[in-house]
Amino acid sequence: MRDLKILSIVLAGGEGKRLQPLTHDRAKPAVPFAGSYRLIDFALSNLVNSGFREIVVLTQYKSHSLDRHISETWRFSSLLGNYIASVPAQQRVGKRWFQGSADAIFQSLNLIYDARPDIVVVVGADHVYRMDFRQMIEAHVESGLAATVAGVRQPMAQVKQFGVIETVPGSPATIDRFVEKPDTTAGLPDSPDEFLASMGNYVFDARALVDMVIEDSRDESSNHDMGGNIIPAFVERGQAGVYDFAHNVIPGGHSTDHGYWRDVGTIDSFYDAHMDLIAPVPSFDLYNLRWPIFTRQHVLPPAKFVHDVDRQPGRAVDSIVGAGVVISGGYVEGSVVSQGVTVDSLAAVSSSILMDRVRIERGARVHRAILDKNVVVPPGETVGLFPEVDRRRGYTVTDSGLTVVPKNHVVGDDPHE
Ligand code: ADQ
Repeated sequence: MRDLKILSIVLAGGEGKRLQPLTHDRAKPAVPFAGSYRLIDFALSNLVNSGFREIVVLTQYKSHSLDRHISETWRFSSLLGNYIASVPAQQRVGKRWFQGSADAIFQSLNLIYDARPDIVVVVGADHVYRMDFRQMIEAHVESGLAATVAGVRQPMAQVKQFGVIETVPGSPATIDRFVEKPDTTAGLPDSPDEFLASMGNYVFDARALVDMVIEDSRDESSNHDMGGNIIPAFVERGQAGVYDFAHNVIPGGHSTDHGYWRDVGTIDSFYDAHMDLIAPVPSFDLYNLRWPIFTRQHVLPPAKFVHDVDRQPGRAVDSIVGAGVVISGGYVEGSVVSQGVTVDSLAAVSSSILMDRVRIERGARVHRAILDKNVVVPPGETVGLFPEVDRRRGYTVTDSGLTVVPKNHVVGDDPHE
């Protein structure tokens, strides 16, 4: 591994339809997470902490806020040939945008030709986890196979959302069959209620990836998708192996962190991943500075908790609270409170996610709700307490009863205005 030249490609063009309205005007990898991050910060931090310094981010859908985040946050000194480059859809072939994720790589082949890597690491941009990719590359090189897919156990109920990896009996490192988002699959021999899911992270011998992507581009029946087409093609040739994420070891952190990986593709899973962070012993430890998750910190004053004029205390418990927050005479519990939020007298917020600069005004109540940036809950208003009312107001309410209020909205106003 010592002398290998590694290029990392981050697939960041996904639309994130199931995260609407949070992806209404931003790409899924740019969706804010945990008070001060964007989803893409997890993949990029993992690559950087793995020691990789040549990284391209392929963007496409509503990429303005993503591009801005990358250019403002993720900058290396170019002195040693280091770079993180955000590359919009190239339109290299005719006038079309990227089709599937393999087409995104095909249209960006010039980046691989320029970098001349031995190994290409391809990762998704919308998962919460820590991973040392060096360990995966070592396993890849040792296997002698052309492609390696990272796999993680998932409950059978989620089989339709993932690529399913089946290994050759007796040879658990080689993939026997790979099916993208099937309706059903057989359970694992030692755990019938689980299957091995693809994490959407891959390691390739550079030459093999280039050849496969070119071949795929000529196949008119292909969807040009990494999970749907490229990986199954490697599997068909007996050239794909699996790397079990359970073997990946990260320094520091809580023991509960080990093997933590969340796909946050739906509102419910996005919410659950936030709730994982605020438990007293969280299952994902943001405070592990031996494998830091990097992001951009705005220049903001510290958070402040004060009594109001009537001596009501401002408090937050079992919560994470960002810089610039002011909680004055209000009460917050079990919530994620992002930068610049204000919570006024007699207001109560519970089990909720408040994004940047949300304002919870006097006496307002918020429960099991996700409030996107700049949302205002006016005095005495409620949101999230009565899902039926929220639905009638036009808000997204999930089957589990979570309400999502879109960016810049004032609760109580018509959301379609
Ligand atoms: P999905 O996430 O459903 O499944 P996809 O929609 O292709 O697959 O997204 C994968 C990544 O590629 C995301 O980060 C997305 O933003 C990005 N992406 C998608 N289309 C792109 C394009 N045209 N240009 C650039 N980037 C693009 C994938 C795998 C499954 C696996 C799950 C794990 O296909 O096999 O189980 O990830 O979550």
